[in-house]
Amino acid sequence: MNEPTSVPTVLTIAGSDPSGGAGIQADLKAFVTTGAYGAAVITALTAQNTIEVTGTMPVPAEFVRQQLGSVLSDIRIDVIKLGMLTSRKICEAIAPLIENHTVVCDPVMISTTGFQLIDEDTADALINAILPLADYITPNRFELEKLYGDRIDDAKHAGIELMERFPNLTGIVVKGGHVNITQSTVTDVLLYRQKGLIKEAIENRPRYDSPNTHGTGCTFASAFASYLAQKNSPKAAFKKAVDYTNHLIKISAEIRIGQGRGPLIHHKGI
Ligand code: PXL
Repeated sequence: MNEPTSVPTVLTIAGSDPSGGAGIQADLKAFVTTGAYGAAVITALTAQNTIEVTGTMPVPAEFVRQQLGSVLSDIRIDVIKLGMLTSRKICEAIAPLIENHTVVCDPVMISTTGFQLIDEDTADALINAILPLADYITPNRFELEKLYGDRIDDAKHAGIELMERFPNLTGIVVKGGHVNITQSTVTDVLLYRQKGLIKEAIENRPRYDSPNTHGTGCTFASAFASYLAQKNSPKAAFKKAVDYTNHLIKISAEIRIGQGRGPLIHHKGI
């Protein structure tokens, strides 16, 4: 028999969005449409739609660990993508199981609708138990500020400081969608380590004004994880993930799903 063909595999550890726009639902759609096999460990149920998040119900940490153990004991996972981690106990339960993997951590803290998705104690555990074993993080400007621990004027400076504080990090993507929303250009920045030096890659795109941006952060981080799993360099994976997400924002602008901030339409992403 021939050697079996292998496909790139990505596992998301994240919360469920039953409206299908964010969380594991977005992650799986992004994995599949960018060319990877997707697996999913669920950390929490949320009750939400395109208008608002009305509640979250964390999965007990021991059961998150059990889901993760089941997957990792069976399937070769190339990259693990972390989304919403809803308790200190969950952060501490998954840490020992993920530390030998390539980890892309989307430090999900506050939803785009302003709903605080995790509490202060969990944010502390994310910083102290998860960040030291992440390879990449994909904060938006607010999350970067929270991780940095202070108000920031210069995102690049804060990112470099974080890379120095966490020598385990290979890269930080600072997403620009939330910054300077009156400007006509969106700038995403990748800081990455190469031969001991911290380098910078910049992607500028015209700002596209769409009402449908629910789950954009989850989608971007998942696409980035998927492209890394497909053996792209950090810089190439970053560019492809920016292109992919931008394309989805454009094609989803005119499509109406729900009555609020609509989701991205991933199946037209290829
Ligand atoms: O986009 C952040 C996010 C991640 N995961 C889940 C969410 C949200 C935002 O609403 O609900 C499950």
